[in-house]
Amino acid sequence: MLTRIDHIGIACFDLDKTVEFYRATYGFEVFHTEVNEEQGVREAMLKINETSDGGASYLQLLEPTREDSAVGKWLAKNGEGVHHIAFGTADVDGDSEAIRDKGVRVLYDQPRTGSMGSRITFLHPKDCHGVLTELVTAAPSAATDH
Ligand code: V0V
Ligand code: CO
Repeated sequence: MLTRIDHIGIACFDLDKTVEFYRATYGFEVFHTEVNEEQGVREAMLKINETSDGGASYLQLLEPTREDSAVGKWLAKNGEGVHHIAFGTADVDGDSEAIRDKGVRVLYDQPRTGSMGSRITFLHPKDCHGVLTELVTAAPSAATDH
C-alpha cells in the first residue's frame, strides 16, 4: 500500500546553488547527500515532514553526474524542474508487481538501491499520464539516519 509522498525529485544543473536557494528561501536544511553512480546523480535530500507511517517526505534535488544519465538527458531537453514523484510503501516488491499486473510498465525487474539505502523502482511516465513515478521502501532507520 502506498502511504505517503516519499519525495519529489527536482532536476538541477548546480546542486550547491539549488540547495542554497531552498535554504535561503524556505529555510529547508540538507538532511542527507550522496552520489548514486548507478543512477548517475548527485543528490541532496531536504526533509519536509515526518509521516504517520513512520517515514518522511523529502525534496530530492538531483544533479547529473554524466550527460547520458536519465537526469542529464532530461535536463538537456527540458531544463530544470520537477523530474519525478515518489510514493512510499512498506512493500515495493509487492506493490510494483501489483501495478505491473495492471498493465503499467515497471522499469526494473527487481528494485534497485535508492537514497539512504532505500529500495526503489520506477513506472514509465508514458503509462502514468506523463509523470515519471517512483516507488520507495525506505531503509528501516532512514528517518533518523544521516
Ligand atoms: C522522459 N520522459 C519523461 C521523463 N523522462 N516524461 C516525464 N517525466 C520524465 N522525467 C518522456 C520523454 O519526454 C519522452 O517522451 C519519453 O518519455 C522517452 O524519453 P527519452 O527522453 O527518450 O528517455 P528514455 O526513454 O531514454 O528514458 C526515460 C526513462 C528514464 C523514464 C525510461 O528516464 C528512466 O529510466 N528513468 C528512471 C531512472 C531515473 O529517472 N533516475 C534518476 C533519479 P516523448 O518526447 O517521446 O513524447 S534517481 C532517484 O530518484 C533516486 C536515486 C532515489 O529516489 O533514491
Ligand atoms: Co527519486
